[in-house]
Amino acid sequence: MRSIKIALCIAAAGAAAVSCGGGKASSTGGGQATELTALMKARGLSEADVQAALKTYTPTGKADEYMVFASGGHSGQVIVIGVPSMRILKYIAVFTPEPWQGYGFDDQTKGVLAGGKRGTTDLTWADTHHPALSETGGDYDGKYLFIGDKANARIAVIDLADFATKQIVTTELIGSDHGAAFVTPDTDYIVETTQYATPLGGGYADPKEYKDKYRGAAVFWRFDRQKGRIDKDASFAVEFPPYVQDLADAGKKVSDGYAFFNSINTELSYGGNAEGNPPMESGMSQNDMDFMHVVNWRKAEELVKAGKFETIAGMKVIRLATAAEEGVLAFVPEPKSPHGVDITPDGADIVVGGKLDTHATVYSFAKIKDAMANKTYEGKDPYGVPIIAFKTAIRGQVELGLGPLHTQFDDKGNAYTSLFLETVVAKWSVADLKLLDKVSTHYNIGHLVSAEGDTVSPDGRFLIAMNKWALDRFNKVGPLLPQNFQLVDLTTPKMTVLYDMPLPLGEPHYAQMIRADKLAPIEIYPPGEDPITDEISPLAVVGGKERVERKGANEVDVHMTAIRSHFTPDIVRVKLGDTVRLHITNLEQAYDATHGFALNSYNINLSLEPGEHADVTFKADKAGVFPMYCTEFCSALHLEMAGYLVVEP
Ligand code: RUQ
Ligand code: CUA
Repeated sequence: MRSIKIALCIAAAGAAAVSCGGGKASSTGGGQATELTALMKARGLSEADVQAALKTYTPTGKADEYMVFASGGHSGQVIVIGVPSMRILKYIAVFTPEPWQGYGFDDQTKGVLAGGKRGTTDLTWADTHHPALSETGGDYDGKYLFIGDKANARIAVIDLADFATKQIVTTELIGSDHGAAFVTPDTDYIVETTQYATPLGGGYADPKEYKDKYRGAAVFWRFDRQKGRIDKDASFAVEFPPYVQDLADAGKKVSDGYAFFNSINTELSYGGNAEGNPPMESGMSQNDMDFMHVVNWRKAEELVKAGKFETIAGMKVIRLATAAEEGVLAFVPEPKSPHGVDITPDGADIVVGGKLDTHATVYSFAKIKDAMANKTYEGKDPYGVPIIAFKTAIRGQVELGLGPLHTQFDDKGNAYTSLFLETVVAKWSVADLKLLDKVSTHYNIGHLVSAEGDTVSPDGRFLIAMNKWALDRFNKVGPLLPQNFQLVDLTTPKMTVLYDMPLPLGEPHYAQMIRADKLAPIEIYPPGEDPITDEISPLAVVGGKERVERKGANEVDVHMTAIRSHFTPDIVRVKLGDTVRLHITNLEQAYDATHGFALNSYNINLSLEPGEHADVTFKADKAGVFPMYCTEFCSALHLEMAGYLVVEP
């Protein structure tokens, strides 16, 4: 109990309620300690539990020190979580319509979703994998967040001024991604790499033509910081063989200008287990070695400027032969079903896991760079890409345990690698390649994230193990279980698990953890702002100028305002068959004074945050009277914030 009392001393500093000298407890202090003991006993808590509680408990009114942006997996969203409390702070709608935020309901956000359209089908979900915070000089700058959709090869841009999705881009060049999103150290480019190869630009080729007709690619999406948007025209891609590229990471500091991609299919297996071929999972695991792809993207940029590209599906593509000849692309062997590729904070080493390995392999960037400069190659792959010998490129290997995947770093020269099969986090020293500690996770850890753990200056402190299985961790909720985020303390000599947080919304893969004081979100929009253009909308409505305008035979523009606690106009009269364009400005300038706008039967719900302007267009194809009302409890007279859409037959 002694250390608990000491902890209480710290927690109750100033209250002078507890004896802190190690001598006899004062009468009040003794009383509290007894109460605490009784409470621990009643709840079955150990001393370690209480210590964990003291490290994570965040009292009412107190904010968290770190914020985590976790992929929302299948939900197509991003989940914002406070650390150490592990409280969920927001779901950011990204690839999936989300009614509370009015996302995918107003014309503005419908336009954002349409940016990611492939062909004619509306995509209403995503398999979000890897979020990436924008960086300046290799460090998080707190301005933007990007995330990739594996299923549909899309990248989204989220502005952290208002935590809202501003842009979605896709290219028909590729058919899926996985190495996405990863940023170069100054966010010049957002990297998106193919997972499953398809013919470049889409189109048909029989899987039997896999070797010749199927390809991967790394897309370098140019980010225009001034505009806060991806510039599609200034983006380019580098063609890859169909090796099933996997994770990606951009070099930093000494390795700035390069990007690294692991891959898993030198066998060129393409399935066909009912056609006499091995199934993919064994077909792709035959060879001992696959290839890490090393791309000199600065050189690639120059080639594009020099016109050495072909345009495929609107994307400038450096073809494989050009990339190989010009020294843009080289391969380095990677052992045993590689997964994960993570650059050390100083940019000097590249760490690659192996799903069927017991080691993490640590490559030296300096050795790779030398080999590329001097053309010290051991041969070429069937596509003519030069190969650097494994022995030439590695600095060493570190024996960690079963199934190393992903690696994060701290401020003390340590690395933390997730071991999927062994279901632990392994801590090891980057300098000596020595295993230092392990902590069990429950169960089957995939990615992990430490505080600013993939930047040039990681903080250490906290780590979250992102576990795939939850089994006996929580109350039972049927056969589909949540994922389990386990908060791990990195400040103690041995790593300790502090907290289990269920995450019941898809399988998040990766996350980013940033110091909360690096973020400076706005509180309100300037009056009439369109959050997607970041400008005052030309259609913004000011108080007193509300009106209904009929244009031509069957088009109606409704210029409406919202303010506590009414819409003006609150009766909108249109005719059956009219195309109705609602232009609504929230006139509020008070923090958190959000109004919703719901319209019965027309599948419309908007969120109008203070100052925000939104437009929504629909066809009045049902005659009748349709209640419209505010869906945010904004005032005492919120229920009265309502009206009617009258559609005359
Ligand atoms: S990859 S753990 Cu995107 Cu490892 Cu999922
Ligand atoms: Cu506005 Cu409720």
